[in-house]
Amino acid sequence: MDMYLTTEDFREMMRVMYTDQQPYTLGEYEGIPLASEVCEIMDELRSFEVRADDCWIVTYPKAGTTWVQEIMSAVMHDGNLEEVNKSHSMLRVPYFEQTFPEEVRRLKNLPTTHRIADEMPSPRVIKSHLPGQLLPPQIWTKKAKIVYVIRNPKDLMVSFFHFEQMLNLKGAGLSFEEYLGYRNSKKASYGSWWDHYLYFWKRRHQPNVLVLRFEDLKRDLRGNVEIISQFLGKALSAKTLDDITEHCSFINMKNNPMTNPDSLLAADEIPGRSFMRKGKSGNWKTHFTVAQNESMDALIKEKLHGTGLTFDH
Ligand code: PPS
Repeated sequence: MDMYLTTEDFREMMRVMYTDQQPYTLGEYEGIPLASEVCEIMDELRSFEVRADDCWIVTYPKAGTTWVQEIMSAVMHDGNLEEVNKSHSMLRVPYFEQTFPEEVRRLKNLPTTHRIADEMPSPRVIKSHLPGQLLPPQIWTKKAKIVYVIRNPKDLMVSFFHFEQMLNLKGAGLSFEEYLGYRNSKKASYGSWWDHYLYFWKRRHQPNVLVLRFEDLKRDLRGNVEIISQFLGKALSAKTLDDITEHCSFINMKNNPMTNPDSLLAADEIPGRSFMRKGKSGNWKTHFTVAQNESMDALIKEKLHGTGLTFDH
């Protein structure tokens, strides 16, 4: 696939952004805190030309996006993993609202990511973290397929905390306690996780929406690969489903430079850190104090009460 963005471009932009301490600032669009550069293009993003055969992976960050986008991409390639492995997952699956500060893009004369998506052949798999109400309205009128992933918010906190430290984002430099305060508020980037989750949870029975849970993928990856392929309208053989399952195991995705985001994020230059950190359910138990756990349980109860959305462990 002919892409404007190469691995080297991506790495270089990440280095400029993070290593050279480009300021990361949050703006606000319709009450949702988003990176300032994203706010600037939100009107354009809202009028993005959606195609009926687009497949969207939508999540609150750190809920299992990279994992499920890789499954979706492999499924949409009919399980042709040789083809899949020819380009990096983050280039195959454009991150809809991702943009880089203009001075960084000017380095390479690059368009914003949604303009790259415009040029991609169908069927496209597109990633977004935007809350449902900010996605292009054409998604709903054209009934493009949306896979949405929910993860226990306690594990989400831990995963996001480490990620923001690693890439020197907004939450870097905060203690875990401070981070919980920030990420559990409406001031957090992408807004509150509960509003984000509930938008899709309430629409989970719509035919073009599939809501999955990180914990279920951990319990039964093969079963979820099959659910995803059926939802995307692909009748794949048992062998192909097995191969995709194998391709998407944590260890294989971590070891594969075409699926591990470290190579693009230049995170492999940061000693001891990796995007593919633990890949577990329940890792929060080694991070939360008893008091933090109690207050998180109270928040979950308050925000999700009466919605039918609960978390086991
Ligand atoms: S992002 O930045 O929003 O795209 O992050 P996202 O991909 O949603 O979440 C990253 C976490 O998902 C874990 N991950 C996996 N777990 C299990 N199996 C596979 N194959 C897999 N791929 C990614 C990744 O390790 C992050 O979780 P933590 O808990 O930090 O390890």
